[in-house]
Amino acid sequence: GEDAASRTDQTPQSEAIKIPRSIEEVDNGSLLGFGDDLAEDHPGYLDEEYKARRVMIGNLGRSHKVGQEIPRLQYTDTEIATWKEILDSLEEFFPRFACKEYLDAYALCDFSKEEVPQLQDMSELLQKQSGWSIRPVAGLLHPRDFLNGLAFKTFHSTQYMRHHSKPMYTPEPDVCHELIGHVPMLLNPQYAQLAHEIGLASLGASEKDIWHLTKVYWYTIEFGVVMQEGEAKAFGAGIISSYGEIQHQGAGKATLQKLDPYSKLPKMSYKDGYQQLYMTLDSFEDGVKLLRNFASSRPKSCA
Ligand code: NLE
Ligand code: FE2
Repeated sequence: GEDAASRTDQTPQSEAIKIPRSIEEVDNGSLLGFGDDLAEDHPGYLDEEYKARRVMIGNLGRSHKVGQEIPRLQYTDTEIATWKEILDSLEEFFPRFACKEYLDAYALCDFSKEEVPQLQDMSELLQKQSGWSIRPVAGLLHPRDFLNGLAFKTFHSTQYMRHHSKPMYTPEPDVCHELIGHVPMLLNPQYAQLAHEIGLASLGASEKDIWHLTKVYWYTIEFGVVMQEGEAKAFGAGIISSYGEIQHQGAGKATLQKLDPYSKLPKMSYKDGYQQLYMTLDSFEDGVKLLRNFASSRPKSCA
């Protein structure tokens, strides 16, 4: 399809909004939250060792430059145990609750349980299979930078592990969420295309449109479900990477609503635990078409 550079040329110029021409021009240091500054209610708040490690790993992300290898981390035994516990638990639920595309992509990743996969190796796998790259980041990026990254087929990923005391759910991204939730699906051309379309629409978008696009991203890439044989199956990374949330979604008690990117979307809830509302796609084909039409209508509408 269309590449990021050609879309940039069609986007109305604005003095206030910086439109990156390449991934180098996308800032990976503007954190919106999380990162290594833990809040009082974070399960690692009193764990000095954990906090020091988050700072160390965050600094690796902050000093990374595009084109460099992502530093390899030697994960601790505690971190590896958390990774294994999450994978073991999720594998029980994937066959029932994850969409077909995820099951195939997960098999392709062939994750080890003896060690936490390295972002560099996953980035190389993605580059080979779908042309995407991973760029390390210290925490949750500002939405404009995060979405702009998608336009250049770059996925910003955290590298730290969630706290071992709460493996089944964390409100923040961590390396398990990136590796289990996002990497396999980015090997799927249609999900990758969904993410790319949202990214393209974000180039030069107004502040207001960035927040709307963030919600579109949230209700698809993070918490989307797709109808398969009459059932809502998970593909959103936030469902897939949490063995608490995947059971909650699979139990079918949350509200389902068909995604309409043109309508005003409900407020996202980051911090109140499992989602009470999931947006559905009829199929991936349908979702890609819907978002492509929507995305290509955006630059004009925000002129
Ligand atoms: N709740 C997810 C998990 O526990 O893996 C992370 C969501 C990040 C947006
Ligand atoms: Fe995510």
